[in-house]
Amino acid sequence: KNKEKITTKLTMISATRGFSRWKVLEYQIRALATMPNMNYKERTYIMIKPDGVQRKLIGNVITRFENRGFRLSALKMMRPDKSLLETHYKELKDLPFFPHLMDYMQSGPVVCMIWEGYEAVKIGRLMLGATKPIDSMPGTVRGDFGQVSGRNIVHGSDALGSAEREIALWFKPEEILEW
Ligand code: IDP
Ligand code: MG
Repeated sequence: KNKEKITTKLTMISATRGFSRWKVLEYQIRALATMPNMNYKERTYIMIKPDGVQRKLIGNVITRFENRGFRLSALKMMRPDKSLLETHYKELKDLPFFPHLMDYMQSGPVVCMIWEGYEAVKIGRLMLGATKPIDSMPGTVRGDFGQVSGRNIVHGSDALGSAEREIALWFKPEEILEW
């Protein structure tokens, strides 16, 4: 009887291992969809900054969000102009590093993305890591690759309101895909 139990268990394990990653994610997404009051379509604005592009970290960042089960709703590469960046960072305009931030953000192209999924804003921020290198945990984008606050590779919306504001600022409605 014990042997039978073990065989059944092994069959179950191999069946689980046989699932593609995509299949597992599909199950996760379906599970979330069956739970009430869970917004599994929350959206966040994630941007790879010029240093992230120069350091060839685009694929690395995208892979992290795909692996975590988020869905890419929009993606583009661009060189933002000063007025767009001033609007994006308007809350920081009186801070001493603001001119440096403007120069940094105009030093090369950026990659703009919308990622969608359950708690996308909070989890997105967790995955990027804290602004200051001393606080960004290993395993996060900034904790794995960052050295200074002034070159911190990625941007992520910090709240639901700012996510919607930033999405509207960086994307036209027709650039966002529902799938
Ligand atoms: P966040 O990007 O983690 O949300 P914020 O406080 O919103 O951080 O600051 C926006 C950006 O301004 C940071 O990502 C970073 O590029 C830059 N920044 C923040 N603090 C400093 C600093 O002390 N020195 C230089 N740049 C900074
Ligand atoms: Mg911020």
